This record gives sequence, C-alpha cells and structure tokens, in this order.
Amino acid sequence: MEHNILVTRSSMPGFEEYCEEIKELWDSHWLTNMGVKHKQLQAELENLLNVPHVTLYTNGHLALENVIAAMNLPQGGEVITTPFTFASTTHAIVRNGLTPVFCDINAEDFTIDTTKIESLITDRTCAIVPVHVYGNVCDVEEIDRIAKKYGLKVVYDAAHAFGVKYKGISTACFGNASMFSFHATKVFNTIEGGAVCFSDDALVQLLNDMKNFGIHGPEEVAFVGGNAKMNEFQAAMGICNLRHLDAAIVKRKAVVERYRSHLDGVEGIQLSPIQADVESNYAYFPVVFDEKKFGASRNEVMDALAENGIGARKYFYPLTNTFAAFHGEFDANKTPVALHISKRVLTLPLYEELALEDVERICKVILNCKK
Ligand code: T4K
Repeated sequence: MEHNILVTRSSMPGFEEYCEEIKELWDSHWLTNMGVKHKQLQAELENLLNVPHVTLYTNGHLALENVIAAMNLPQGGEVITTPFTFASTTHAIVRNGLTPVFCDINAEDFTIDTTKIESLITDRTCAIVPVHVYGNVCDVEEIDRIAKKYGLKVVYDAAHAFGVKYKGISTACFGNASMFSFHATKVFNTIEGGAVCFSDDALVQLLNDMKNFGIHGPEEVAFVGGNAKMNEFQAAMGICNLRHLDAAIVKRKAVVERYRSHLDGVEGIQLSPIQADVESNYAYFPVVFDEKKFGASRNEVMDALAENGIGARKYFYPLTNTFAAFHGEFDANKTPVALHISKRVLTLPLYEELALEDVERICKVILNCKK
C-alpha cells in the first residue's frame, strides 16, 4: 500500500533549532504582547521585504480585517473584490460593515480582471481588495491607475504571495497595504500568523493599537480595538522558518517543474501561467480540467486521486458570492469566469518535502483519467 499524500504539509525547522529559539522564553517568562521575538521577526521581515513597515498578527484573517478597518472607509461603502478566494477575503470586508462588489477574474491567471473594474465603480465605491491568488500577481499597475483616478484605497490580499516579487519588487509594497498569511499551510509559516505591510508612517501606531484593544498608552484606551497580537512562540517559529525559506522555495520549484513536465500541453488541461517579470514562490499548483477535451471532469479526477490516497483540493470552490452566509444576496452569474474556473479547478499536492517520485505517481493517476 502506497503512503497517503495530503494537499500540503507544513514546513518546519529542526526540533532542536526551534527549542534553541524558544529557550530564552523560559528564562524571561515573556510569552506575548510584542516581546523580543515579535520585534525581531518584524525587523527581519521589513528588511527581507524591503518595505517600511510590517505589523504582525495572530493570523492572516485578523490582519486583513484590521487593515481594512484602518483605511477608515465609510460604513456601507462598496469594496470591489473577487469571489475566487478563501472565505477570509469576503468576510473581512463584510465584518467591517462594508459591501463587497464582486468583479470577475481573468481566465489566464485567475486574478481580478482589471478591464471590468471601472464599470463596477459607483459613488459609494471606496476601496479595492484584490487577491494575488495562488501567488499569481494581480495587474498592480492597472489597479494603481484606477485607484488614483477614482480616489480609492487598495488593500491586497497577498495571503498566498509571500516571497513573490514583481519586477524585482516584493508584493509587500503595492497598494496602501498588503496582507500575508503565515498559516501552517503557507510557504512561510508562524504556525498561525499573518502580517500587514505598508509604507504610511501614520498607520504604525493605529495598527498596533488596533491589535491591542485600542490601548494607546498606559492609561489611555483610544477606541474599541480587538486582540490580534502574534505571540512569542509563533514569532520564534517564523524566525526559524525564515532561515530556510530560500531552500524551501527551491524545492517547491523542483516539484512544480516536475508537474509541468508531465501536464503542460496535455489536451483539456490548463495550468497556471508562468507570469512575466514575476519571481514565484510556487505556493499552489492549480489545474483546470476541461471535461470535453480531457474526457474526465475535475470531480472524477479528484475521486481517482482520493482512491489512490492523494488529497487534492478544490481551492476555490464554491465561490464566496455563493456562500449560504449571504442568503442569495449576490449573483455568481455576474462573475462567469470565476464560476467556470471554480467548477473545474483542482489544486494538486505541493510542499517542499513532496518527493518527485510522488509527483510522478500523482501525474500518472491524473493522466490515467484521460479518455
Ligand atoms: N486570504 C486568502 C486568499 C487565504 O487563502 C487565506 C487562508 C486567508 C486570507 C486567511 O489567512 P489565515 O487567517 O488562515 O492566516 C487552509 C488554511 O487554513 C487557510 O490558511 C488557507 N487560506 C486556505 C486556503 O487553506 P483548509 O481548511 O483547506 O486547511 P486544512 O486544515 O484542510 O489543511 C490543508 C492541508 O494542510 C491538510 O490536508 C494537511 C496540511 N496541514 C494542515 C494543518 C492545519 C499541515 O500540514 N499542517 C497543519 O497544521 O484551509
């Protein structure tokens, strides 16, 4: 019986390395509330990403919720975003009392279709929340042009795009702010965790207060904030994992190249493009199946993989604009490309330790489905 393969597997440092990193926490008894590890990781990330400011969070979702709140948008304002994403993106908008307006994605790299943004702008539009889905970089130049023309804020959901560069610039540097997820399933993890990256100095204190109950000083609580601080154990994990990030990306690249060598050019299979001017982090490996040409549907391929102990996932199906949570408020037919892709996409296993022989095994099962 061959071993099971899950869709991903957390990158972890050596046990000894992590123990060494957390040793001083036993001496200091300082476990959270922006301690030394938190500050160290923040400084390392500012340096690595070449961005003026990084604020660390207990998870990516709260990072996104907080930074959207920090944009000071009008209650009920409209925020243009895409439905082809994890629940977090849409929820962060709605939980801020804002209204998501869903823009379609483009069929090539699955990011927001910038040719469709302007027709969605009304006098209530206040922001755009695009998603660098799978680590594919959005058309940041066009988004910047539109935002400037209409006076809109831009907050990128860059949950998948840590370590990705466009024209040599980190994805941390675009828009008013970018959010990264450091969840266990991401290219770089702090167990759970997240960050907001930005250049506006005025946001530093605001974001720090927001993630700490609105406490502005020892005797001043300036507003009703929540609690979203990254703790010292998370930060220590990040410090360790950062040392191995480059090596992890090299291994992921080899996995992706092996997948491409088998699946690229197969009739009925569409792969994510290799984007021009982009340094990838090889975060996800989505495959879109055209049943008519391939001879098997996405669901049939997924079932065949499952029968062979291989856990592929439907990231991202269903679309967020179809969630029961929204009681039919949105019409997914207005985002037809996203709807089409979400019914056909399958994300294959990808992590740094995935053996190339396992990639061979996965591709064999997929290609055996072809009729
Ligand atoms: N925006 C976007 C676009 C996102 O994709 C996400 C998160 C966010 C925002 C919010 O960021 P966070 O608040 O999560 O930091 C996973 C992740 O939980 C989630 O972080 C991620 N996106 C989403 C795309 O995927 P599930 O429900 O698919 O995870 P789960 O538990 O099924 O795990 C998937 C596989 O990962 C498992 O089969 C094995 C492996 N795994 C999982 C865990 C929990 C590990 O190897 N170690 C682990 O600790 O959501």
